[in-house]
Amino acid sequence: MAKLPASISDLVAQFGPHLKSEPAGGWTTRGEPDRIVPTHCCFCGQQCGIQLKVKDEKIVGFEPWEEFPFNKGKLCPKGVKRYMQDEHPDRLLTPLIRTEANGFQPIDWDTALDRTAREIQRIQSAYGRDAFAVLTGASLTNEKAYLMGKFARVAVRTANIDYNGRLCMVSAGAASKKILGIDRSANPWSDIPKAKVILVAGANIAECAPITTDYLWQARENGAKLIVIDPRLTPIARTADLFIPVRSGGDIGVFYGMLHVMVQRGWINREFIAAHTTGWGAVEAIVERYTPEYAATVASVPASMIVRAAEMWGPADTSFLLHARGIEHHSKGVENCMAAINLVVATGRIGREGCGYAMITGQGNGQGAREQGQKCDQLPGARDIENPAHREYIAGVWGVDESTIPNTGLSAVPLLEAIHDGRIKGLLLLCFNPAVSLPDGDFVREALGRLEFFTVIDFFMSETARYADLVLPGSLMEEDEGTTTNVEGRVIHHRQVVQPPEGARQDWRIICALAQRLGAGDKFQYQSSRDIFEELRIASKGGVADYAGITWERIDREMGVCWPCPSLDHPGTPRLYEGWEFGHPDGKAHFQPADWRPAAEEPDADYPIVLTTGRVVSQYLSGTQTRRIGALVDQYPQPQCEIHPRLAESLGIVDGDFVRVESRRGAIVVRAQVVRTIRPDTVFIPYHWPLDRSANTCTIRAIDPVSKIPEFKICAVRVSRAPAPSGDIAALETAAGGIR
Ligand SMILES: Nc1nc2c(c(=O)[nH]1)N[C@H]1C(S)=C(S)[C@@H](COP(=O)(O)OP(=O)(O)OC[C@H]3O[C@@H](n4cnc5c(=O)[nH]c(N)nc54)[C@H](O)[C@@H]3O)O[C@H]1N2
Ligand SMILES: Nc1nc2c(c(=O)[nH]1)N[C@H]1C(S)=C(S)[C@@H](COP(=O)(O)OP(=O)(O)OC[C@H]3O[C@@H](n4cnc5c(=O)[nH]c(N)nc54)[C@H](O)[C@@H]3O)O[C@H]1N2
Ligand code: SF4
Ligand SMILES: [Mo]
Repeated sequence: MAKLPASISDLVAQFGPHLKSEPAGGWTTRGEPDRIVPTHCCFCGQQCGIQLKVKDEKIVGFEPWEEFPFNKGKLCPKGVKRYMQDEHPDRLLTPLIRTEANGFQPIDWDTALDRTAREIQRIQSAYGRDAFAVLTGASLTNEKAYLMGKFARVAVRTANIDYNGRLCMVSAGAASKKILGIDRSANPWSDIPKAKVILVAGANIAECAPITTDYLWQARENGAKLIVIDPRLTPIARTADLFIPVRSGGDIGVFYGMLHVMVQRGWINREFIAAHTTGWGAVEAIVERYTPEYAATVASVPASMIVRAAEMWGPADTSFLLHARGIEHHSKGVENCMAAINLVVATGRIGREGCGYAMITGQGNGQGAREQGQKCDQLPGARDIENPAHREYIAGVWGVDESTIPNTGLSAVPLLEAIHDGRIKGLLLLCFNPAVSLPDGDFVREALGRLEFFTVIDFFMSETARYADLVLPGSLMEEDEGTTTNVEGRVIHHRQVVQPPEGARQDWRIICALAQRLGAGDKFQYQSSRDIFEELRIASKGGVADYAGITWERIDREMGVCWPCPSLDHPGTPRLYEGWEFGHPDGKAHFQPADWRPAAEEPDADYPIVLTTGRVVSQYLSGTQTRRIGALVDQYPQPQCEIHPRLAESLGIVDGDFVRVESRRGAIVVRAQVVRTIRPDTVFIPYHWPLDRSANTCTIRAIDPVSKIPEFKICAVRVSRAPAPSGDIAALETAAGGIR
C-alpha cells in the first residue's frame, strides 16, 4: 500500500512538483471562455445535453444546455463534475510496459503497438485463434463499438469478444426481444408525464437515472399514481403512493399476483390479447396459481399490497412501467423482465401516447453499444451472428468471406472462467474494469493474473490495468467525436471539445493502428470517426436497429433521431409498436410464461442474510473516473453497508461501526450505516470501490442461462461487528479513493 501523507505539508512534499502554480491574475479570474461547445455527459444512459467551456484549449467548466429536449439543462452531481477528468494529474500520457525489475515503465507507441500485434499472433498460432479475446464497453460511442466488433472478427478473427453491457442490459434486452420483438425501450420519455399510473421495479431512479425523476414528478403533477418495488425505500419510493418492499428475487410474485387479481376482476384486455398477441394461455395458467396469498410468500410482502397494486394498475386508462437492474441482475433476470412485460401486454397499454414500457439504460451508450456488434452473439444492426443471411450481409459490408466471420463466442463471465482455466491466454481490453465490476472478485483477479499477454486501453490506471503487460493511454469522450444512443433510443452527437493530451491517442486510432499491424489495414482505412459512422449506417441498414437514415447533420438539426430510421426522409421512431405492430414477423406480441424459482444462493443457517448491491448518486460504475473527482468523493467517500436497526441490534452493531460482510467467496470490512429504509433481512453495499472494499468480493458467479447476466442482486452473507481494518482508515477516508 502506498505510504499515506500525514499532513498537507507532507502532501506538498510528496506531490508538490505536480501542483500547478497560481495563474496570472489569480485563481478567481479565469476570464471568459474562448468557446462553449454543446455536447453530452459521458456518464449514464440519460446522456444529458451539457455545454463545455473551453479556454486555451482546456475544458474549464460547463453550462447547462437548456435547449436539449431530454434534460432541458438539468444535470446531476456527476455531470457537472465530469470535466474535471480532462486535466486530471492521473491521466495516462504514455504507453506503459510492465517490467520485472521496475514495474510499469514508459515506452514509445510504435514499440507498444508492435508488441501487442506480435503477441496476438504468437498466442493465436500457439493456441488457436479463439485463445485471444477482446473485451469492450458500453461507454464507447457507436463508432467505437462498431469498430471493436469488426476489429475482433476481421483483424483478430476471434469468436471471443464481449462487452461490459453483459453485466447490465442483456436480461432486459432478451426479454423485450422475446415478447415485443425489439430490444429497445418502447417509448419516448415524453410519454411518462401522460401516464395515469407508473410502476417502477428495481430502479433507484433518483440516484441512477436522476433526470427521469423530473418526468415522474411531472406525471404526479398531472395526477398519476406511483408504485415502487424495491427492497429499499429509495428516494423516489419515499414519494410513492404504494411502496412494495419486495425481498430480492421475489418480483415475479408481485407481477403475477397483480395479474391474478386483474384476471379475476376483468382488467385484462381480452380483445387486444386475441387480436395482437400469442401465448396468453400459458401465462394465464401460471398466473392462476398466484393468488395474493401465494404471491405474498414469493415476494415476502403482505398480500394486501399486491392487491392494492393491481387495483391501481389494472383499471387505469394509461400506464407506464419502468425497470432497471434490480429485477435484471438475477440468475432469473430474463424471467423477471418477461413477467414485468407480460403485465404491460395483458392490458394492451403500449404503443400509444402515455402508454408504455421502458428498461432504463445504464451506461452512456448502453443502448447503442449493444447494437453495433460487440456482443459475442451479434453483428451490427442488432443482427444475429448465427443467421446465415445476416452473416452474408455483414461480410459484404466488411469485404470478407462469410466463412471467415467467427460464430458466437463466450460471454463475459464464461470468458473470464476460460482465462482462469487456461483456455484463453491473451486479452485486449478497452473500456471495462472487470477487476472491480465482475462478481466473485478474488476469482476474477486471479484469472487476470494468469494471462500470458494482456493489453489495456484506458485513460486512467484502472484496477484491471494493473494486471496488464501493456497499458495504452486512450481518449475521453470529449476528446473524440461520435454518437451514442440514449435511454429512449435517440441517437445523439458528442462533439469533440478538445484534443487528447499529448501522449494519449483517440481510441479508434489505436485500434486501426493495431489492425494495420495484424495485416488487416485495408479494412480499416478510416480518416475520421465520421467515416466509421458512415460505414455503420450501411452495416445497420435493414437490421432491427437501422441507422441508415441518420446523419450527424440531422442529429444536430433535430436534437437527435430515434432508430429505426431506414432512410433520410424517414422521421425516426420515438414510439415503437404504434398501431400494435410488434417486432416479430407475425406482427404480434408473444407472451412468455415464467414461473418463480429461487436464486442460485438463498440465505441459510450459515449465511443467513441477503446481500444486494448497487449504486450511489455520486459514484459511477467501477469508480475509475468518479473516485478521482474530489467533490464526488466527499459526497460518499467509502462504501457503507446499509443495515436495518432491528438486524443491527440483533448483531450488536451501531451506526458507524465497522462490520465484516462475509460470503462463501470472500469477505470485506466496511462501515455500517444503520437505516430504516431497508428490509431487515437484507443488507446493501454499493459496488464502486476496489479490492478489500469491493462488494464483488462477496457476490456470486451465477449467471442467467439466457442473458448470461451475473446475479449481482442476491447472494447469502453473514455480518458481524469487526475491528477497524489495519492501516489508518481515518486517513484513508479523508484522503479518499485512488491512493490505495
Ligand atoms: N449514480 C450512478 N448512476 C448510474 C450508475 C452509477 O454507477 N452511478 N450506473 C449506470 C448504470 S450502468 C446502470 S446499470 C444503472 C443502474 O440503475 P439501477 O438499476 O436503478 O441501480 P442499482 O443500484 O443497480 O439497483 C437499483 C435498485 O434495485 C434494488 N433491488 C435489489 N434487488 C432487487 C430485487 O430483487 N427486486 C427489486 N425490485 N429491486 C431490487 C436495489 O435496492 C436498488 O435500489 O445506473 C446508471 N446510472
Ligand atoms: N456488485 C455489482 N457489480 C456490478 C453491478 C452491480 O449493480 N453490482 N453493476 C454492473 C453493471 S450494470 C455495469 S454496467 C458494470 C460496469 O462495470 P465496468 O464496465 O467495469 O465499469 P466502468 O467503470 O465503466 O469501467 C470502464 C473502464 O473503462 C474506462 N473508460 C470509460 N470510457 C472509456 C472510453 O471512452 N475509452 C477508454 N479507452 N476507456 C474508457 C474507465 O476509465 C474504466 O476504467 O458493473 C457491473 N458490476
Ligand atoms: S443524469 Fe446521467 S447523463 Fe445526466 S448528468 Fe447525471 S450522469 Fe450525466
Ligand atoms: Mo450498467
